[in-house]
Amino acid sequence: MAQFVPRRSFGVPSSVPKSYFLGHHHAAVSKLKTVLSRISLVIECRDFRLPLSTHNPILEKAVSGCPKIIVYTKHDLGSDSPGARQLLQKLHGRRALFWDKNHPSTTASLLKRLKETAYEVDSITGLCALIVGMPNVGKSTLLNALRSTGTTGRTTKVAKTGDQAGVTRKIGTSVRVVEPEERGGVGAGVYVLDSPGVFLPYVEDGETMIKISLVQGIKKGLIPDEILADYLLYKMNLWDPHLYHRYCSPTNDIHEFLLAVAKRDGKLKAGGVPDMGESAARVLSEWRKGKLGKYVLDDLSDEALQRHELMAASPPVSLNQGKKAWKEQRKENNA
Ligand SMILES: Nc1nc2c(ncn2[C@@H]2O[C@H](COP(=O)(O)OP(=O)(O)OP(=O)(O)O)[C@@H](O)[C@H]2O)c(=O)[nH]1
Ligand SMILES: [Mg+2]
Repeated sequence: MAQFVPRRSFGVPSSVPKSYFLGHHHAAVSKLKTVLSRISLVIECRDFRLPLSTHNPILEKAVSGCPKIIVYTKHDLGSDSPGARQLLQKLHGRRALFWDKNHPSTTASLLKRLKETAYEVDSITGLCALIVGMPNVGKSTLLNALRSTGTTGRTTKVAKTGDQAGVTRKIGTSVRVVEPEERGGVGAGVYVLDSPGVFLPYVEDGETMIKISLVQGIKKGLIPDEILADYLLYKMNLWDPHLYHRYCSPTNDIHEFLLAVAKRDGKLKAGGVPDMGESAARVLSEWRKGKLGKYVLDDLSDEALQRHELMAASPPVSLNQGKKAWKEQRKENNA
């Protein structure tokens, strides 16, 4: 049998949008600047599966001047890429932490860091930290975990969470995550503020938009599920085609793959016709649960890191240009 050869590149359809900069993203950036005077530490969350694509330089600029740590969230969903964590740790040193909502020890490590910072700040009003990041990276989930681990008897959620972009719309009120200490230095305790996810004003390449859509960082349906599933097939073939062996043997053909998914799940319609949209949605749901490999999607080669650094140093467009680009994109889509 001929050896399977995966696609070496992915042809991004021209219909893929390059912007998703909503009014409330713009408003959140302005609002963040007004709360900074009370903040001693910024906790910037990035999705571990997209360490570069969920880094938002605009957001970073809005909170510049404030000490910052980077929390790579959803570590559990990228754990098959072992080199990635080491590389990021080397890149950021002590500034980076890796978090997984299912591993309480990762929440405890972050709480320890917050307490250390509180001792350093040594303020009688305690420490106030601000959580920022792109939409759906897990900011509110992190706040809830910090609160339920760090304080006693508070197990209910204070922040609403959900597996879609745009769940949090406003900067919340501060939430206590570490109780005050009479002696020992965390003063009045540690408090954390949650904030709405802020998207990049403009994304230069459609592939980044596809990746962000795969991790649900933009509205569902903006990029059709079949395109996302095709991209995922392309990536799985590069990681390990065996990942989907329960459906079919290695293929580069998305229709063949989705047909196999429909057949295996007993979802063929009358006449043996598959519902491609339903199969694609099923594939995405499986991958998002980590059942089709837990790999980092971003390329972390030296070249990609350098390219990303250049982009971050001078983002392609300003906030206002981003808002305009999104409006134009919407007009085009509605035409
Ligand atoms: N597997 C896994 N899922 C996580 C983790 N952290 C958060 N999630 C899930 O990610 C989704 C988004 O979480 P949220 O906390 O609402 O994300 P957010 O950043 O506050 O989103 P916005 O408010 O929309 O910007 C939810 O379905 C969470 O259950 C994690 O460490 N591992
Ligand atoms: Mg939220």
